Amino acid sequence: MLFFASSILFAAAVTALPSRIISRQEPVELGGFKIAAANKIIPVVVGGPQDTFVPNTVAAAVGDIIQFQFSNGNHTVTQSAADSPCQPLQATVATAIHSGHIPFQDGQTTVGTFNMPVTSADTMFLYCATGPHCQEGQVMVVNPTDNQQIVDYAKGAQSTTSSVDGTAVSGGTVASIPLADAAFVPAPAQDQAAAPPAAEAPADPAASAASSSVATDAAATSAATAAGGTITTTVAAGATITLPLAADVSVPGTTTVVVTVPAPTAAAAETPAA
Ligand SMILES: *[C@@H]1O[C@H](CO)[C@@H](O)[C@H](O)[C@H]1NC(C)=O
Ligand SMILES: [Cu+2]
Repeated sequence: MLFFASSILFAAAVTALPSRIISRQEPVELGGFKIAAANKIIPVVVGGPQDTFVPNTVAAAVGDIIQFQFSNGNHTVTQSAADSPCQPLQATVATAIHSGHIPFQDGQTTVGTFNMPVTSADTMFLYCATGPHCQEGQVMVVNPTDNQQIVDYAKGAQSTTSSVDGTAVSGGTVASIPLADAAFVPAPAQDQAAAPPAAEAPADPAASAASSSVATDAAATSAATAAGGTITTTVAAGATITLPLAADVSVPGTTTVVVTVPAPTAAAAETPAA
């Protein structure tokens, strides 16, 4: 019972303090593994603006905990054999690592984690089992014996044509931490990322408007809506913005339209036009 209580305490500490070093004298059990001493927690960011592990090589001692922190996307941490990238080792070794799919979506204030106690100093090969991520190089090596291992493993992954998912969650504990404690900054929200930055106001707005195929608010709204997005933005009158063309609009040689923001109406204007 005392032992159980200490496990709970430790699990709580793992959740709250991703980058703090924790020392223990007593053995603790975490994720089904008994470890002699929890030396340190090593954060690894999974996904984000790109499908990667950061860092993608880690030197860890027995007793360390690798805390995978899941950023944007929907990724896994799945173990493979060195010579079978993108294939779950779980198929032959039931206790091999698999985190399951852990998503991060825009607006989340917590971050999903997979806390993996390191129970052996052996080299481990890990990949993400989502879609083509493994083929794209979302792989990592724990305790590589040299710098070439990650390169060879990534090259092996790139030569596969598809990945196989793991099955049961194994080899660690799924938990979460506050976003404020995470080792990453989330990618900008999808709609913000898609919106182009407002251009400098041209010296002569009329000239720019004249060069556009479509230069009205109505056309801009229709193009944005047809492209599947809601665009809410505040830009100065006279600024130009670039929008995707509506699906039913065909302009040879382009898929975007530059729109000049109209001047506010006299009633709405706070200051007279210069
Ligand atoms: C993440 O991926 C898994 C496996 O494809 C899927 O079952 C799950 O619905 C996905 N979650 C999100 C939020 O996309
Ligand atoms: Cu992935």
